[in-house]
Amino acid sequence: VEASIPQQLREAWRKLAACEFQGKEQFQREVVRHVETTLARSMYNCDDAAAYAGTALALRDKLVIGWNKTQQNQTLQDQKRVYYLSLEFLMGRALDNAMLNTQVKDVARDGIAELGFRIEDVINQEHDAALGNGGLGRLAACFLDGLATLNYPGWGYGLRYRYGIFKQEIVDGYQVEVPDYWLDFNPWEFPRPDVAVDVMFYGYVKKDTDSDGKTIIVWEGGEIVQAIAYDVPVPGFDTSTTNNLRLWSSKPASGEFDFQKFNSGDYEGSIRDQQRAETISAVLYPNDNISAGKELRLKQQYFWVAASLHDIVRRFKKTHRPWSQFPDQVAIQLNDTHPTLAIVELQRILIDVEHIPWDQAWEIVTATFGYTNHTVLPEALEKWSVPLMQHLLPRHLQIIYDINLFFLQKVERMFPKDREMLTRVSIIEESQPQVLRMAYLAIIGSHKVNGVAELHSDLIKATIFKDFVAIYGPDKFANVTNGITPRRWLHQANPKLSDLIASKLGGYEFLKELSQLERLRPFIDDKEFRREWMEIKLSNKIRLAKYIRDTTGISVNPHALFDIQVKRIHEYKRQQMNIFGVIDRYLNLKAMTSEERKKVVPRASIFGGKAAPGYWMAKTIIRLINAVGEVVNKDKDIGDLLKVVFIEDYNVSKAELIIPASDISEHISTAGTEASGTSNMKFVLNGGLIIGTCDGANIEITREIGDENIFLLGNLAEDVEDLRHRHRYGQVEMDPKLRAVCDEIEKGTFGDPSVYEGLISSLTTGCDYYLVSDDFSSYLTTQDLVDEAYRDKDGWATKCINSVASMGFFSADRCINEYADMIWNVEPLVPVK
Ligand code: BZD
Repeated sequence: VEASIPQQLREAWRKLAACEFQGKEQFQREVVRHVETTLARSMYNCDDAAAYAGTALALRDKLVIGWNKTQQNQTLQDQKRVYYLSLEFLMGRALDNAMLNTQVKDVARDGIAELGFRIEDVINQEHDAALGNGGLGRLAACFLDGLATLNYPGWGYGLRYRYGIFKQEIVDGYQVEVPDYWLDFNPWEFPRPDVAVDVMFYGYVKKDTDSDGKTIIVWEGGEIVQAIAYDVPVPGFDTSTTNNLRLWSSKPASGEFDFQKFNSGDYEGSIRDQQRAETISAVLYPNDNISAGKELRLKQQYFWVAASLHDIVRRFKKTHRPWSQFPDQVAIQLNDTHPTLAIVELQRILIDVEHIPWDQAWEIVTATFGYTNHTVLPEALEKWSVPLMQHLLPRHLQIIYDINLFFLQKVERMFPKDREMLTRVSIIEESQPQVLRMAYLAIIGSHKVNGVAELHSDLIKATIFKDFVAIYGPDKFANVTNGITPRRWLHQANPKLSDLIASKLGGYEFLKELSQLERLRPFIDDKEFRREWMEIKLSNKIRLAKYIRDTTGISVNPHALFDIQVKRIHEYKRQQMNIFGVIDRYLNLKAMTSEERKKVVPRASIFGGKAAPGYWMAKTIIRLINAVGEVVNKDKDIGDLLKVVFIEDYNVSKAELIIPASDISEHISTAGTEASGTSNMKFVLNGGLIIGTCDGANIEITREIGDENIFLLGNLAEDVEDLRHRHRYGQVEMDPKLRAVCDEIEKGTFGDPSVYEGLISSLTTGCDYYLVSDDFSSYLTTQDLVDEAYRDKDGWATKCINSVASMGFFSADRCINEYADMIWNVEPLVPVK
């Protein structure tokens, strides 16, 4: 690589381009400089927000140097890279994470204190980057952290939504959605106006001849939108490696607006095209595990995929390698089916633009892609209408037809007499209108397909993808159990616990090698250690109780058992079972004498989570939780024995506050529905226990920590089909305790019962699809066991510490290494100094 600085001057340059602050004073100087000059403020009007801006910009300057070096190093080393394509990156806040990963937090804390600010207040000024719905988007963020920490050359590609997931307000107990305009001040992104890609939609396809007289296919005449890159640095922990997250923003391809229309007086018309173009990256679809099939969503998907592939191909072409080496240089991971069009787009580039023969091109494509499935829920499996695809991407539809044709020919050769097999596995579903089954396309176009926890990976092989296992053999299907980054989910969220662990293990190595937590075991019987451990839990509970009081006015006793369920509100996650259990507890308390009440373990039931705006049942569940809270929290008979709290606007930064404060958390999905779950891992890593069903990663958590340390309940996945069948034929009697809870709701104890009709009828006439009535009695019994166990404070502490010691497996680093070995075939790079 040619450098513009002459050899003899490079040393001087290098000295000045240091990644670290030379002590506290330099940090302070940089903060003050940014406040005074970048923001044009002074100490007389420097508030927390300005202090945040100054701190973020000072730190960013340092990050950028490491980032530049990493990118240059990756180019020089010229090794295979991995690209993680995800429509969602739920990054949360960046400042605290960047300080911790680059290990300047102590310097910053002291430095900022001397300037008159508390680091916590400064950190709290930051708006969450909430470009995701839930687990899938947060997993992508944890993976970026793991990739950078392990020094893999790995980029994320996503969309730069102007509006992330909506902010949730609770008004009269109901969810109200408020737009999340998060880009007001975002020091963590770098616009790259020079990295612009034209993306075409609509148009027509025609046959033509090239200069050699060969027939070629041309797609033209469509509408062009421009993709502009915005880059976000992703610092690894304790390494100079700083990877890149590239997010695309849409704008009109042809200048600002239509001058002709403007001059002729059509002012509105003149900006219409601009708005149409900008709409593409305007807003994140707020659905988790539901596919709505809207044209704008398909436009988002193609826009992002086309821009990303163009970028990846351009980078590859700079190396002047033959196309056959593309898969040796590039691995692309599809985060669910949302980016499946990337398969078609790469095939299109190879055959239509590069004029590579179909078979050779297809070999390159399939060797490049891997596909991760995150759900078996039928309503979440993406299906795009054929007429819509024909209209929006006519050439891509042709290519999909050809992919399907060659695939079906192969299947026919393998299973000559099985016509039904062809119908079952065809990418095209013969409905009215026809639809494209994107998961099938993703399988056919990838060399590896993986689920995200053992049970889930087994289930996809046995159910939705069964035929494909018969066609490709079992080796194409793999499992990579999800993981979480211990940097954010232990060190950042729970600094006291992280420090205590480090004091016993002799440093923070465990944050990079989480299996070292095993070494905590010898300390389990150390009284002082246990006391400190439980003290930290209490202080985290006090921190959360204070937040709850400040934001809701509800006072919860920090000594109560904190029982937490925070996640998207969804019927399959069964928040409904939890709140019904709370009502049952309330009824029991009401029926007790005051003597009996004295023996009760006080409990705080804490909920949080957003409902998709159009998901009426989920919204009703939120309404019920709030209504129960209103009644219970002011009931003088109950006092501290039961409190019910709904925390508004659950997001990543609130998770960091909530998770370390849990005694028990709930992961109670109907068996076989939650692909993995990742908050279960976060709660256990923070010294909380869990109550859960035999679902997703709960099963592997149990295996790792031992079944004496988890409260399992309910039916197994293998029983679900049968139970549903019995419900459909009216063969299930409702559990009497559940009946009593429903009666109480219908009596109007929690306000107008007509509001909750849907919730109750889902259990009765609705055939109870999520099997609440089948698991309810097991749930209540298990909750009694939780109370019982909590009475024994020492026993409880033992369970918690033992569990944490066994959590090494659930590090995102283990997970990334598995992807790297089994799917991507990429190696880490030696980081630059
Ligand atoms: O992915 C989630 C699963 O439900 C979890 O069990 C799993 O742990 C995580 C990570 O693997 N899936 C999602 O979060 N899915 C979505 O958010 C989503 C969003 C848009 C469209 C479809 C699904």
